[in-house]
Order: sequence, then C-alpha cells, then structure tokens
Amino acid sequence: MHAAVSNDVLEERKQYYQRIDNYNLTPLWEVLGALVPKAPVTPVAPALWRYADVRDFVMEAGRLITAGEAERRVLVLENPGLRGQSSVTQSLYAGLQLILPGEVAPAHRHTQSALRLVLDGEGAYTAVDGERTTMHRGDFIITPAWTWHDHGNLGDQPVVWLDGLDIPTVRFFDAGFAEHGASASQATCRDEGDALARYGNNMLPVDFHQTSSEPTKVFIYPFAKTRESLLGISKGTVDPHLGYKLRFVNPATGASPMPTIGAFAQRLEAGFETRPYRCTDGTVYVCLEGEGSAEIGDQTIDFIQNDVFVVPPWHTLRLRAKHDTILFSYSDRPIQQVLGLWREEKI
Ligand code: GTQ
Repeated sequence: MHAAVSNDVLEERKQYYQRIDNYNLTPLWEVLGALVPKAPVTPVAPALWRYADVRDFVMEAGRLITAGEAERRVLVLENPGLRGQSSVTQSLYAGLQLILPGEVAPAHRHTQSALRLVLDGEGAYTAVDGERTTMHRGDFIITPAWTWHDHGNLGDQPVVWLDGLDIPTVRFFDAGFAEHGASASQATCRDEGDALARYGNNMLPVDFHQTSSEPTKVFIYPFAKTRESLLGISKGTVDPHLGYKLRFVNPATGASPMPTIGAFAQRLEAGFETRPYRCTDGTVYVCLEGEGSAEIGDQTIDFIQNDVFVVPPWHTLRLRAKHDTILFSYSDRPIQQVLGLWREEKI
C-alpha cells in the first residue's frame, strides 16, 4: 500500500508536470500501467459488414466516379473503434473495390503489400509484375510490396473484391513509397499461369532460393484448390478450436505469402461449434460459403456469404456453423511471430 499523499504534494506535482511539459517531458509513473498492461488492451471493436447492406453503396460509387479518376474505387471498411484512420485493425486495412466492365484501375506500385479476395462477379483480372490472372470468386490474390499492379474488367458484370493491405503497419514505420506506371495497363511479359507453373506446383526453378522475408512469386491461390484442400482434410480429425484450418504459404519457404500479412482458410461443418480461442493477432474474416455466427467476447455476430467481420486482439472467439461454412481470414500474425510477440490460448 502507498502512504496517503497530502494535497500540498499533489499540487506541487501538478505544477511540476506543467513546468516539465514545456520541455516535452512527462512523468512515466502517471502512465506506466497503461503503457505496460497486464494483457492486451485495444481500441479495436468487434465489427461486421453485411454484404447485403453495403453492396448497393459500392455499386452507387460506380455511378459517381470512374476507376480511372479514383485510381482505386474502394469503400474503406473502418473499424468503429478507429474511425478516421482508414484501419480495420491497428495494423491492417480493408476495403471493397469495384471495377466495372471496360474499366482499368491504372498501374502503380507501393511499399504496402496487398491481398485481394474475390467476392462478386466474373471477368476481371489483376496484373502483377507483368502477368495477368483472371479473378474467380474466392480466389486469394496477392500484390507484394513494390510490385507493379493494375486491375481491369474484360467481362460484362461489375466485379467486387475485398482488399486487405498493411497500410497502417507501413504508416507506423513511416516507410511508404509509391509510383505511378507509365501506362494505365502494364505490358504483360508472361502468359497467364506462368507463376503457378513455375513456383506453385511443388517445383521451383533450379537456381531459385528465397528467405522468409521475401514474398512468394505465386500471386494467385485459386479457390478451387483451397476448397479441395479443406474438403480433403475434413476426412481427418477436426481441431476443436479451429475446425479444419490451413494457412496459406510461400511454397518456396513455408513462410506466409507476404511478410506482413498472414492468410488462412477454414472449414466448419454444419452444426460445428469451436471451443473458445483467443490470439494476439486481430483478424479480419470473410465468409466465402455457408452461414453461421461468431461469439466475440460478449458480442455475437451472425454472418452469411460475403460478410466481413473483425475479431479484435485477445478477444475470445467461438464460431458456430449453421451450414457447411468456409471462412477466409487475414491478420498480422507473421509480424508478431517474427518479433516474438504472438500468443494464443486454447480454452
Ligand atoms: O488495388 O492497388 O484498397 O493501392 C488501397 C490501396 C487498393 C490497389 C486499395 C491500393 C489498392
């Protein structure tokens, strides 16, 4: 127990704080508890964006601005606890990007790393460093840091995908660079499928070696393959806390596809309930198939196809599947792991 402090001393301290404040000094003992909490404290709130609620707003943006004028026509998903910061968690960004038939989102590159998860419509492509890939629903596509990328729509339907970027992480380090391309659509120099054939089929170019901080050359993880794997492991035993869950990797290193963002896919059979689980990486989930609910701390969120929800760091999560469900998710786990910060608890 601390001895009681007299009002005189308290007043003297207050004046002292004011004097040192002029010199950009502040007493640690007033803030130590908040700086070094016993367990994670976060402003990030559990959150849900129902695709049915936001799809019309996304389409409306298509009437208000072109992809060319906007550069990227995106509605940013802002965490309700982080409004005004273009952040879905403290380290990550999420947005819904729309590209209409005939449009091009012009080529650029930046030190922020990006992932796309295709949600709605067919006929669009993304080009990454000279190779195009056609986007199909559920495909997980990456544009690693400083790779040239542009998007286009050669079909006759609007196409919408979820963008996940490490924008807040790069902003934290104030290490952002960006460049515009010389032309809107970059010239392709390889046929579609080249990267998958070269790096994504359990083989690698003979002289190719990477370290775990380098992103994968595989920039497309087709949903058909992801689904096949999830159904394949569903013949085995289920993890009571995670269901049937796999992480996406750089096949050349076993590390995450990009150094700053980890990505996962999991399958929950109809009626399955996960046991309570928490981890230090705040996570963005997307429902690709099925329907269910997420109990996050003391809140419960119901989700269906194309809904996006956020589980804040160290919040206890229980997932319940109403029908067979496939969830995609991404987080900053690889950063936390390389820094020795990551923890999980299976309750
Ligand atoms: O597609 O390059 O949602 O640069 C935000 C920034 C998408 C993109 C976003 C970007 C992009």
